[in-house]
Formats: sequence, structure tokens, C-alpha cells
Amino acid sequence: MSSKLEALQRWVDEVAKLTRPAQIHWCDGSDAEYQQLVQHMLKTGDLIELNQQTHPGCYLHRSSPSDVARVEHLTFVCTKDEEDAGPNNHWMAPTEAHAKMDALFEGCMEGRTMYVIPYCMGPIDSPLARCGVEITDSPYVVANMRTMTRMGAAALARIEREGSFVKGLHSTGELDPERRFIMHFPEELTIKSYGSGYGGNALLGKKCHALRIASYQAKSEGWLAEHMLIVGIENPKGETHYVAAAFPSACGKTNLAMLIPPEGYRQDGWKVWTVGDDICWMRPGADGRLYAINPEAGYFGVAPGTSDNTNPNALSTIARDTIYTNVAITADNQPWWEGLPGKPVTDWQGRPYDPANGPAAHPNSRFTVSAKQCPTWSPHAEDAQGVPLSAIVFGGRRPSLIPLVFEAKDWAHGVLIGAAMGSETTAAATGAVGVLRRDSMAMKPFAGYHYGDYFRHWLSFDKPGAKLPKIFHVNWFRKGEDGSFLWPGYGDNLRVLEWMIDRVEGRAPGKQTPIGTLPAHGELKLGDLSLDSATVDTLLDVDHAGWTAELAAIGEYLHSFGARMPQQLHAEQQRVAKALDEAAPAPRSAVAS
Ligand code: GTP
Ligand code: SPV
Ligand code: MN
Repeated sequence: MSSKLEALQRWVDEVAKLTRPAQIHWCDGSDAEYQQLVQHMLKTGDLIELNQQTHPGCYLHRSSPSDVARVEHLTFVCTKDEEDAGPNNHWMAPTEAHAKMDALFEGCMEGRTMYVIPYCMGPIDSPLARCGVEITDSPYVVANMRTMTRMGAAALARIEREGSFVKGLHSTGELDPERRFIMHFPEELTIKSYGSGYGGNALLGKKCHALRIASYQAKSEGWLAEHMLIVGIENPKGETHYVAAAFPSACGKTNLAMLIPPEGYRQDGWKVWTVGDDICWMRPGADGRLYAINPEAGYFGVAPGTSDNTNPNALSTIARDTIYTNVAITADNQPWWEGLPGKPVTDWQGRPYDPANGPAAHPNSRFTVSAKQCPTWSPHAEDAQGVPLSAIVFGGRRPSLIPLVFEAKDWAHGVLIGAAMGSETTAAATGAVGVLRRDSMAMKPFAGYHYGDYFRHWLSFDKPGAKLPKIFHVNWFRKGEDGSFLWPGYGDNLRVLEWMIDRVEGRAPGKQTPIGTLPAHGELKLGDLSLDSATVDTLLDVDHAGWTAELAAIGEYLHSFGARMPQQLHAEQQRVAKALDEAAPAPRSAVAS
């Protein structure tokens, strides 16, 4: 096959000349093609068949043990001017990066098949959607891209019609961490990734295109590409509010997107609709509201912790036609991970399970599955114009200080709250786990340009005629003195979403504090939850001294971005710091006298 789009055909020819594959396969996205790929991978051992009685169409992939997560220290944004990448990214000069990568790609596909994957991020007929072509030598990548994107003939037709596409070149190489780089050239709409076969490093439509390259494009085109889930909350009156939420990797997006309401809410008629679980592209509509699409077509979700208690929706979604990566297996060949009943016999590396080796499933083990298999898949998930947002939520893993929920005073304050986001690191990227770091808008690893310019772009949406969503911050991960979570989380998070919707509709007056609006006493419907009042007080407390220190740290953080940080955000930080100052409890001496 070939393409009638000259720019595409020329690029494919150039890549083939460089990488020297034995053959070239243009992916059409058909079922027959998928079945052939699966049969091929079963022969090579890239896939292992799971129990087809309990899990029809399900397979296991074991990645190289040194290739199990994103590698932020090996991920670069290569803009001509270093300053454009910002202190939030690793940078390399484009000429140097191209030379380095092309040397790695030279001859790397010898004797192998080169796959050409045309794909569309977003509903194929959506004006918000964007296309790309990934070239890879990994059939596992092809199989995953087929589920995660709209891959094949329809995407190719759109690319040929529009004439433009993001170029992504990938090879698993030798899977040597010393020869592994994920390079982005936003000015050239190009990605080059070598040496990893895993998730965000290799499925180039996902983090590389839909966040790093797309965020860069979005800045000049007036939209936003964000690391957010999109969920619809339908109340008993049948009204649906759409909410987008940014939580860092492995901090609860998939779970919130697939939330099952608590029993009482279900009886009252509440429903939750899943639109997206990881990435959100949004832009203002003619009516001034922000409209959002999910650019992805599938979920690449965290397996551990997924259970009938936490996320029964996900569990039924992945009961068939799913690729599992780095999970353990049971005696009867079913996929297994920590949090599921039953017990593992073989760990994620294929060894007999021995607790001395650590968890049976890798903490960043994943499932890849079509979004349509989710029982709560929204009937509006493929609306070409997207869904209108009522609220934007930021949140992270904060064991202390940050209340369960609070609301920004206005858009600019909301942007500050997003910029100030912090979270403990997780297994989704290599490196230490549980270290608190700033992760503005959950985009620290994904913003394709300078954070100062990025915050300025966010602020620019507040203009005459705009009907922007309200902005909130949540923290499901507050811990008590014994180290256990204070808030039950999961389905009960709907109680917090209900309060947000009440705020949006003007039904909850809330309690004004220097850091924003919190639920007033009794506004959070805690129903039959067995939370004692001391716990609720802790969850909704604004610790004055702690917040004063936090605001100072936020101020320092903003300054670390130098002159490109918009003055408006500094002013916003100063406004909140001053409000805290003015609300300070009376000094001791005054009380004593
Ligand atoms: P990425 O796919 O890496 O972007 O992650 P994600 O943000 O989609 O996270 P996910 O929903 O997969 O959750 C990650 C981990 O957090 C899982 O182990 C969940 O069980 C856990 N988790 C999710 N929601 C909650 C919650 O409300 N409370 C608590 N305590 N844990 C949660
Ligand atoms: C994340 O790390 O945020 C993920 C998984 O969603 S990956 O696709 O590897 O980026
Ligand atoms: Mn993610």
C-alpha cells in the first residue's frame, strides 16, 4: 500500500531508508488485521493467551522488567529556543536531538516489519480532532494503538483530505535504558521515540501527541490539551453536568470517570456517564462555554487496586477483549493483581509468585481496552462538538493540609490553584514513589512548552462573553495519624461532586475562607457514611499556619519560572497570602494581656 498524500509517502520512504525494514505494513484497523497481529504475537511470545472461558479475547504482555513506566528523565522537548521548553521540561537542541535519534534508528528495523499507523485523536468527524501517523516496529504498539485511537482507513482518509498530520517514529530498539529517548519537536509536529515499548513512551498518540505536541498546538490555536478525565453526572431530574478533572498519573482519573454512585444515590436516580479517563481537549464554543472531547478511544488503565469494591465498572469493562500488561496470573490462567480476590501463582515477570520478590503484579501494570466496553460509556462521548463543562477539578495525593474540597473565587484564582497543585509521585513513572512534588494541572510531565506561557494561556480564556466552568480542588488522599485514608473515596466522591453541582447551580452558599469556598456545615451530604465529626472537621479544616507556609512555597515556585510567569498569577498568590494574613488568629500576647 501507499498514500496519495505526497508528504506522507515521502516521510514513510525516508524512514524506511533509514531503518531498513524487511517489509512495510500500512495498518487498516480491520478486525482481520488485529486477529493476524494477535496470532503473530502469540507465536513470538509477545502475547500470552489468558483463560478464554473467563476472559474471552484477553491476552497478557510482559514488558522488559526495565521498561515498565514512563521515563521523565529521558523525555525531551526540543524547541529551537531552549527558553520555549521552559524549566519544566528537559531540553535538547533540535539538530542535536535529530542526529542522536537518527543514529539510533539507523538500520534498527532490519529483518522486521515496519508498521505505518494512521490514527485520529478524537471522534473521526470532530472539528476538535487531530490526526497523526505513527511508524513503529512493535506489533504490540499497533494492537494498543488500535484500541486507544481511531486507527486505520478512516484516519488515513482524513489525513489525505487535510494534508497535515503529526509524525511519530518509534522503535523498541534493544530496550536498553542507556539507549532510550523520547524526543518531541513541537515546532515540526514530530516525535521520535527509541528504546521503550511501554505505554506513554511508545503509544505515541497518547501522551506524546495528545498532550505534549497538542498542548503546544493548542496554545497558538486557542484551545487546551489537558491530562483530565471527563465525566457526566446525571441528577434525578435527568440533568447532566459534565466535569473535567486533572489528577496526576495514578491519582484517580479512571476511577472517578467510572464512578458508581453510592446505593442511596442510585435509588434516588443519580447516574454517572464516562466520557474520558485520561486526556481532555477543550475549546470555547459559540455560546462562550468550554466544550470538551476525549481524544482517545480506549483506556490504558492502572490494574492494581481495580476491584469490585473500588471500580466494578472497570472490572466489567475488562472482562473481555483486553490486553493486560505486566499483571500476574492465577493457577487457572486468569489475570490477577493486588486488590483482587484469589491468589497469584505467576508474577508479572513470569516467575513463580514469591512475596519476597514484591507485589505479584507490577504497581504500574495496566489494561488496554476499548472505551465502548465500559457499561457507563456516555451516549455523548462521541459528540463531534464535545460536551459543555460545568466544572474543572484539580487534585493530587496530599496526605496533609489540603481539604477534601474547596472552590476557587474566580477563573484566575482557579488557575493559581491548578498551578499550585502538588502530589506524591507514583509508579506511573520511574523513580522514587511517594515524594511530594509540584505538578501544575497534572501536566508537569506533559506540558509541551514553558509553564509560564502555559499559565498565561490558561488565564487568556477569561474574556468578555466567556461562560467558564467553576474551578475546584479536591483531595481524596488525606491521611490520619495512623496513616490510613480519612475519606472513603471512590463511589463516595459523588458526594463531593454533588456539592460542586449545587455550587454551580447556586444552591449551596458555602463557607468563605481565605483559600476559597468550602462546604458550609451540613452542605456535604454524608448520609449513611460512618464518618465521625472529628474526621469531617479535619477534612474540611483550613489550617492557618500550614496554609501560610504553603502560600509562601507557592510564591517561591511561581518565581522559579522567571520572567515568563504572568504577573497576574503572582498577584493572585499575593491576594490569597494577604487574605490569610488578615484572617490570622489573634497573636498570643494580645490574648494574654
Ligand atoms: P493514570 O492512568 O496513570 O493517569 O492514572 P489515573 O489518574 O487514571 O489513576 P487511577 O484511577 O487508575 O487510580 C490510581 C490508583 O489510585 C488506584 O490504585 C486506585 O485504586 C487509587 N484510587 C483512585 N481513586 C481513589 C480514591 O478516591 N481514594 C483512594 N484512597 N484511592 C483511590
Ligand atoms: C500516565 O502515566 O499518566 C498514564 C500512563 O496514563 S502512560 O500512558 O504510560 O502515560
Ligand atoms: Mn495519565
